[in-house]
Amino acid sequence: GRLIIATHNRGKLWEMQALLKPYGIEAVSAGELGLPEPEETGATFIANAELKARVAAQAARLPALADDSGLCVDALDGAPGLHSARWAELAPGGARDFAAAIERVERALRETGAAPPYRAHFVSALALAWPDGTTQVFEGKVHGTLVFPPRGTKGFGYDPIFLPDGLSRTFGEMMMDEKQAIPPDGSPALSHRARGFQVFARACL
Ligand code: ITT
Repeated sequence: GRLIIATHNRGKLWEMQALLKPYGIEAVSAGELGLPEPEETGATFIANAELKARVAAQAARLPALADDSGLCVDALDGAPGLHSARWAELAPGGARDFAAAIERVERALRETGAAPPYRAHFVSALALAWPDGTTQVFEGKVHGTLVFPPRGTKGFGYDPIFLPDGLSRTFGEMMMDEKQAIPPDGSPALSHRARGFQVFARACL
């Protein structure tokens, strides 16, 4: 069947397409279809994911899958959290500037006087919406520590400062295949998005 991936973020889109690929689902993005980007007014990751999925499903009259995600830093009381995209101010070309967002996290940690290890987790809330307005939601998390200076140039967003527990490379130093891998034996995937996707796949695919 056909599915809309309700995102305008290219990094997320690539990851979600890779996750859907084994299921043979033809997925087109909200960005490619020129669907509107709704304002994220929800108070939770789940609420924002539902909002984005609903808007896309209704506009395209197809099922839509949305991800709302963010980086939550313990010493910053969970910031940037829901505001993770907004901490990246817009660079001159209009693109989000994640080098600036990463510097802002580092500065905020310095200002609080927190000492390393800086504990943090990524959250991904996934919502599947149907054109009739019904939705299903799923969530994935991954815990780790933040490292400065950033390491690696792969991935997107905050990947270069996030070191997942038990591994020695940041998400920014991993190929997408490794960050998004779904172990064939059913054990937990590595990334928050792949973990949320495992729950979604078990329920829906
Ligand atoms: P859409 O709403 O169009 O999907 P967005 O980038 O605005 O795109 P969010 O509001 O969910 O999406 O913001 C999530 C931000 O959190 C995202 O811009 C990244 O900076 C960060 N983030 C989420 N998942 C991440 C990941 O796997 N690696 C690095 N950063 C991530």
